[in-house]
Amino acid sequence: MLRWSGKAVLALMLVAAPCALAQEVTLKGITAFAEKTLNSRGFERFIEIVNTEGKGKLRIDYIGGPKAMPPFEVGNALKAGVVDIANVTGAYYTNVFPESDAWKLTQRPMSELRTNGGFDYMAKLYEEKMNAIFLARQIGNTPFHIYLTKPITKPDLTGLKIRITPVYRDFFTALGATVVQTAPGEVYTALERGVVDGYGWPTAGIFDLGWHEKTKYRVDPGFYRAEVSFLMNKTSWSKLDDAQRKIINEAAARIEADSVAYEAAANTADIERMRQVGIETIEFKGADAEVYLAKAYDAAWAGLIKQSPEHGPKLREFFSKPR
Ligand code: 173
Repeated sequence: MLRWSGKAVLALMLVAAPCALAQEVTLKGITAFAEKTLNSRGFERFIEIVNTEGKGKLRIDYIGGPKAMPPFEVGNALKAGVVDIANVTGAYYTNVFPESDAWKLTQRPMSELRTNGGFDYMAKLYEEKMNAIFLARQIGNTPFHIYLTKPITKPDLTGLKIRITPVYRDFFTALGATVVQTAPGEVYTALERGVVDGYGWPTAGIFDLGWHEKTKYRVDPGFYRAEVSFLMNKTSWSKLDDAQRKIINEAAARIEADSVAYEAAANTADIERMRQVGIETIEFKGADAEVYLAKAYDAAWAGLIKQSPEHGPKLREFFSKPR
C-alpha cells in the first residue's frame, strides 16, 4: 500500500493549489461579419483589451468570421455553447430569439436604455430564450439605407428585387419590393449577376466588401439604428470568477462608450467616399421623408408585435421616442 507522509502531502498541496487557481480560461470567440471590417473591428479591439488585461486569467481565442461559420448560424452556436462569445446582430438570429431584431428600433441611446428598464427587459429575454448574457452594443448610432443600381423618384420599390435580412423585410415589402434574403457575403455576386437591384445596409461599410463598384444610388434619409453586439454564452459566463467577469465587463463597457464617436467618424468618412466615387443620393425631403420614416417604424413594430404579442408592445414603450 502506498502511504503518503504528511510532509509529502503538504508539499503536493503547495505545488498543486496555486496552479489550479492560476489556470487561464480560454473562450472561443466568433464574429458574424467579415474579419477586420467595420462591424468586426470593435470586437477585435475588445479581444485585444481582454487578452492584455486578462493575461494569465482569461483569453479569447478569435476563431474569425463567416469563413469559420455562416453568419445566420452564430446565434444557434452561441446558445448551444459551440462558441462562448460572439459579435453579431439581432437580425441574424431571429430563428433563435425573434425579439432580438427589436434593437434596430431603439430611438434612445444605450446609456438611457441601461437605466430606463429597456436593457434589463431585453437582458432577461436573452438569458431565458438564448442562454446568453448581453455584454455590450458596439454599433448603435448608425442608420440603415436602401442602396440601388436603378433610380427611384418616390418611396416606392414596386418592380425591384432587393436583398434583405430580417431588418428590412417588413419595410421593403410595405414599399412594394420583391425581397431576397442573403448573408453579406453573397451581396456582391447578387449585384453583379443582376439577381438584385439593390440592398439594405447601414451608412458605413459598403466599401469593405467592394459593393460600391456595383452601387449607383443611396436613398436618404436613413432609417432605424443598426445594432451589433457582444453576447456571451450564459453557462460559460457562470464558470468565470469575479475577476474574469470584471475584465470582460470593463472592456465591453469601454467599447460601448466609444461607439458613438467611432460610428460618427465612420459614417462621415463613408458618405464622403460615396460622393467621391459617384454614388448619387436620392433624398426624400419634408413630408415625404416623414411619411417614409413613419412607414419604416410602423411596418417593423407591427411585424414585431405580431411575432411577439407578449414582449413587442413592452419593447416599443422602452425603445421608442416619446411622441
Ligand atoms: O446584413 C445586414 O444588412 C444587416 O442586417 C446588418 C445589421 C447590422 C449591421 C450591418 C448589417
